[in-house]
Amino acid sequence: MDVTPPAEVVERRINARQAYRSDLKPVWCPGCGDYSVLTALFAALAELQIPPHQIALISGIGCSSRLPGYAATYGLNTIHGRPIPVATGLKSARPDLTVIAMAGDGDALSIGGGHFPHAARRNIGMAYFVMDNNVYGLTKGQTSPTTPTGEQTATSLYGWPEDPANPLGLALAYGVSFVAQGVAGDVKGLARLMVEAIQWPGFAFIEILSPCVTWRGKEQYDVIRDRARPIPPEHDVTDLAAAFRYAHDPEHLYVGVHYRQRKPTFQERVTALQQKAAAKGAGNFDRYLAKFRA
Ligand SMILES: Cc1ncc(C[n+]2csc(CCOP(=O)(O)OP(=O)(O)O)c2C)c(N)n1
Ligand code: SF4
Repeated sequence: MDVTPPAEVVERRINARQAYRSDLKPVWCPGCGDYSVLTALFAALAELQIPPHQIALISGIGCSSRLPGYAATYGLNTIHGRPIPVATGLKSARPDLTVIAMAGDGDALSIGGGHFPHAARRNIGMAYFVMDNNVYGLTKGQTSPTTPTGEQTATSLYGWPEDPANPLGLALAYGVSFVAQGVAGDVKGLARLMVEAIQWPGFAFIEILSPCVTWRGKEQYDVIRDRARPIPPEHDVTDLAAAFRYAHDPEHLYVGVHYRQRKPTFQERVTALQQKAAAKGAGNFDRYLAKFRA
């Protein structure tokens, strides 16, 4: 079935950011950082002029994971912790689509944490945006893997005794080929990073600091603003050791691209293997299977 809308419809839609907006009105709390993430995403898609019907936004469960519902693209609000496997399956079956996976910090690093290294080593051609508010927003403010030590939350009334996970450091350790940090308070800057991540041939991760005003208070914006710094322009984005240092800086949150290193994507490797198989006379899958069965 051809689901491509007529050319004039596509053109009209991509002429404006509005093209990407669905009829659903966001139900995020007033002031939630996720509004800015949505605005930045629409700006990035409009900049790239990707027709809405060629985009799939795949999320898990959480406040942040509501985002695909607010976009007039294809999308799936999947299961808590599972955007990566669903997006991986979709991208493998439809490499022509622009696939963007997204999650909250709880979704991405608690229940879904086991999927992150595998998407990295496969270098699946998709962007992965994690909206990090250091808390489980949807379920009323429990601690998450990125909750800072000592923080008072709904489940740590006397302060949180654990060290937080470092999403950028994890991404670098897992071998993610594009690693960046953005902030919800800087929509233009975030949109620029998204443009780069969406175009990146491979798995592109952005940790987006997106405050939860309800469970962390408006002060979370101030904390981020005080600690955020642009990553120095002289930073060599292919220098992994330097990227680790910026990711683990005890004082500052460095905004921008931390690491970028081209490596073959999953799809490129599969194509190369298919060519190798074809050269060996196994161009047809049935014949290939028959060889094993014989
Ligand atoms: C399998 C499963 N376990 C737990 C839940 C309950 N649950 C829903 S959202 C959520 C956490 C949301 O936090 P996060 O992923 O950080 O996203 P946020 O709401 O902060 O954007 C949890 C624990 C669930 N829906 N499914
Ligand atoms: S609870 Fe927090 S994360 Fe959820 S919509 Fe409200 S401000 Fe945003």
